[in-house]
Amino acid sequence: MRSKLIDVCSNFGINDDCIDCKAISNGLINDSFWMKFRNNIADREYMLQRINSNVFKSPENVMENIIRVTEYIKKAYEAYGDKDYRSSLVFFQTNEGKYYYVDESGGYWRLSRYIRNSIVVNNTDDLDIIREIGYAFGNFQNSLDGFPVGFLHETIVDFHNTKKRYVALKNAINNARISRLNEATESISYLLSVEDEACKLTELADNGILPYRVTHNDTKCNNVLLDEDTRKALCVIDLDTVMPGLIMHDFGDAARYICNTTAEDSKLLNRVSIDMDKFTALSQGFLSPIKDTLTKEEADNMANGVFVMATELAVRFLTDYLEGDRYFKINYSEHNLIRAKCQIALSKRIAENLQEMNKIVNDIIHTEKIEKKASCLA
Ligand code: GN1
Ligand code: MG
Repeated sequence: MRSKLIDVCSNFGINDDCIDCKAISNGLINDSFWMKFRNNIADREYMLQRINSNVFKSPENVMENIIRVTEYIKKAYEAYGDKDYRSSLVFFQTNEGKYYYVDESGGYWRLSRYIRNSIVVNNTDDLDIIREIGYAFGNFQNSLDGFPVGFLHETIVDFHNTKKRYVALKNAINNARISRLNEATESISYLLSVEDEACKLTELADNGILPYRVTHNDTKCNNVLLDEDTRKALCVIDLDTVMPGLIMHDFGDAARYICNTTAEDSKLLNRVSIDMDKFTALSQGFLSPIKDTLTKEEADNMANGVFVMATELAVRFLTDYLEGDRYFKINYSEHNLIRAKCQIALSKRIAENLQEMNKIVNDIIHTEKIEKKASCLA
């Protein structure tokens, strides 16, 4: 594998000595590798990724989006006076001037600068870090303000269209192997019982009540790089799904992951719940940079986004289980079923706590607005 990775890098014009490399097992979709090269002047580190072309049907379009978005963000950050070269991703071109390389077996690869002195967290109890991660995603949204939505390809069509996710689940139920169907009976009946609530955001967007923005669409906390020393957010990564979406998707996905008291695939279902202190910290960070741009309908539906995203992901995991695990990487044969059950438990806990979550969100948005008014009057 090592020589294959080195060969791919040479197609991006990197011909120095490779002194180290390792696989980074951080996502459920792409394959990522950290690579370190040395020449007689310096050591350089890179992030090499193989784009999953089963999931992303047009890796060319993915890269076109990413280049447009990263260039736009870089300018926005520079305009704020941010000069840290680590705040935005930098991708390399191949010897042919493309941002992706296609190997002899049709695999798509990309290479970016490795952001030094950075870490990701997969879970944390540190509320300052959680607030910081929320801020990174809120600020990402803010820095894309004004980016023409129509300039982006839809890299996965109907990615967060919950209604279509339910259609796919029902198809999978109709075509599933009986043994898998039997394992999924209870999960299916819960998911079907909450279909209307889960599809509410899609319904409101279809009716033009919620606006489409340029959103990240995959806001797990390990998609934020933090400075290893200060623990401040440096950079939002994993931009494959940046495309038109709803702000509640980004908020909801971030919260359903980082505020879950267990791992995303925990088997200890009675331990699954939403940690309200974490939810408050995340909300403070996420909402502060965007509060002034939110419509009333967006603000009113923000907490509901957490319910929708946990439920939608349960639908997606269960669909994949019923279809024979074609989409998400798995570590064992029941993995997608276990993941679905965990997200279902979370969906239930969120539904029970929705009133309190709404209050937390509204207090943040409202208090910030009052503070702003007060400072204008002063
Ligand atoms: C996938 O690539 P990764 O692991 O960051 C998935 C997300 C899911 C997530 C669940 C393109 O994200 O939508 O929420 O797994 N990404 C894609 O862990 O489907
Ligand atoms: Mg991803």
